[in-house]
Amino acid sequence: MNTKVEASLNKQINAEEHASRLYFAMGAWCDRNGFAGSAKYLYAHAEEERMHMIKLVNYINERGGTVVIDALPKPQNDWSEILNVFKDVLAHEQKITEMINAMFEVCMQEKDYLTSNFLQWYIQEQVEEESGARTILDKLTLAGNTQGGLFHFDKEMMTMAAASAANQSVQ
Ligand code: OFO
Repeated sequence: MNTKVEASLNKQINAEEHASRLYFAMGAWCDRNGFAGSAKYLYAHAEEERMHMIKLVNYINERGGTVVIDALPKPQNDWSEILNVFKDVLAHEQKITEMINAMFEVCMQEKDYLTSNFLQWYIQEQVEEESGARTILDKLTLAGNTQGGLFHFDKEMMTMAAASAANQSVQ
């Protein structure tokens, strides 16, 4: 496997695993602050990021490359309010999008068209990930910073978490 492409995929393995742990930490914060629906949603999101990591691991192995599981940064564990949790989700997804674009760029420079084709799945996924995060932020803005509004917001997050779990079990 092309060594530059392999290095950029390994970097992404690390980023996906970090994203998984960050969303897990966010879920734990939501749980301890009374947002059970948001916690469930974020725990499911953490699992998804882990799947993104495993998909990359399998791909490198299939192509005869070498997977490197590297050290991870400590994720943030505290937020001042739920709005900031989901602002950080969007910011993180935007960062992941930039990284995926950079990986794609490396594939183009190295003329690794098989891997650029493989990355199409991640590119498409980012459209959904960013738009999902924006939808949640819109809902939070509509809910306002009132107990009633946040209660309804969290109930909706519970429904969204259940829907995405059902979706994953049929895939
Ligand atoms: Fe949420 O991003 Fe993975 O790829």
